[in-house]
Amino acid sequence: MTPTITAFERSPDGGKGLARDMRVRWALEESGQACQVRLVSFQALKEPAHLRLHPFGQIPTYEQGGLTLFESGAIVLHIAEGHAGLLPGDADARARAIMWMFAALNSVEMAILPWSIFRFFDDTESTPGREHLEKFLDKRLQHMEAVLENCEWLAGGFSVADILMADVLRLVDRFDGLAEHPACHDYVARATARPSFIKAHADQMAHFAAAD
Ligand code: GTB
Repeated sequence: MTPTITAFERSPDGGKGLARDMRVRWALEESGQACQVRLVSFQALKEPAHLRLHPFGQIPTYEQGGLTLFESGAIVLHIAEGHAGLLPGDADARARAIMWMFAALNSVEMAILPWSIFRFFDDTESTPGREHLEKFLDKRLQHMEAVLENCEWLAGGFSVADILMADVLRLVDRFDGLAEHPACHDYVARATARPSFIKAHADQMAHFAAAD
């Protein structure tokens, strides 16, 4: 049964191509699965029909048969578990790939999110707290740089962990924040050169072009 995912109906110019349905679309493309996309307005996100699918009133969600999921990490893990190729078969290698999924979300994205809010909404260099957030993110990126200097992908071959980590780092790259972290930058470039990413990105952008 074809899954249905939700995505933003509209997006601010600077955020197009960055919302988290991208990683779900990318995982579906990598696993050769089609999906239906239901576009949701900002108002509808907070209405009861959508809150029944997503308690925080956000995108993306994923529905297939009787299953409804929210949280992009849980959704791409579910996709990867159901299709060969996105998680290693060997149990230890699989555990390492899942570890890197958590690292992408809980160690790297958590440092990026507050930083990105400043980038999107506040150009004032002197805003209290900003310098701390920049230093905090820089430390995370330094550690990721050391990892990515020594591997092509995080868990052996390309895996769902790379979908999450590259998608997370893409937001930093969008603001040129990887200029001093060339291995991170090259990793994002390598991952996003995959035909599956290119197709997923074009599909998301096509919705916005139609809405503009
Ligand atoms: N932890 C959740 C997950 O990973 O699925 C977080 C989901 C989430 O942050 N969803 C955002 C959302 O629905 C969209 S992706 N926001 C609406 C709301 O909370 O009311 C993050 C995002 C937001 C906005 C832009 N943008 O404007 O460009 C880009 C990306």
